[in-house]
Amino acid sequence: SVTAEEQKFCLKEVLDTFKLCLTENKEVYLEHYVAGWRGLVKFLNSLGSIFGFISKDAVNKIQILVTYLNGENGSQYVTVQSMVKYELDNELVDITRRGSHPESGCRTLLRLHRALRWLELFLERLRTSSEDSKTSVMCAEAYNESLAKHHPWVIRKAAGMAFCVLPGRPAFFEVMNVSPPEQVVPMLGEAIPLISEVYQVTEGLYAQHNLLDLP
Ligand code: 1PZ
Repeated sequence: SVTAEEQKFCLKEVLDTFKLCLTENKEVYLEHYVAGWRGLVKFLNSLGSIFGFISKDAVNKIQILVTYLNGENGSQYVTVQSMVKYELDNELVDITRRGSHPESGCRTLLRLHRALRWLELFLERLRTSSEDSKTSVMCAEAYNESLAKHHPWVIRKAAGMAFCVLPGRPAFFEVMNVSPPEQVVPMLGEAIPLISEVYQVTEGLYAQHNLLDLP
């Protein structure tokens, strides 16, 4: 069984995972990418069950990717670059509308990729925020600048309601489990450029192959 300790989020751990994401020639390791998301889901879960509908979707997408990674063609899924090449070469991606490959690695990762942009924007706001800034506002602003344009009204509405019950900045920093807590801001300063680089590399790859609007 999984103990409470193993479930506990720690920002350092996620930071370390994103550090491992890029190969020497700037490819993205899928294994570490999904591990990073696992860590983030842990964090989300420790914020309360109201975020369950969000973490459920993230977990579902992580699971799809892990299944490819551990499947018989796992060696094609080592990096996001090799995944894209493999799935495109073998016509395993629905390009214009959903069809026979509704759960391709490419379209699944694209959803997480878009969410990574939200994360980057949100963490940057958190990093530069003052003591009395509202996490709900920072979260909503980051969402509106990124993920919102990809979500239908009903999801935007649900997300907006979830943001309203986010804990305040001090409690939020506490859940990040960094000690001493004064380390949160410098640690964010270290994490954000890493996350940003992984995002940019993936964005460039998807743009190059015209995959940014996969259904
Ligand atoms: C700290 C507060 C957390 C706020 C998280 C902000 C993101 C809100 C996202 C709301 C997602 C709602 C549930 C499902 C949405 C899906 O429809 C979409 C599209 O997938 P498709 O339907 O095409 O298969 N899924 C996504 O956009 C992926 C969302 C992943 C969100 C992961 C958030 C992780 C938060 C980490 C917290 C540090």
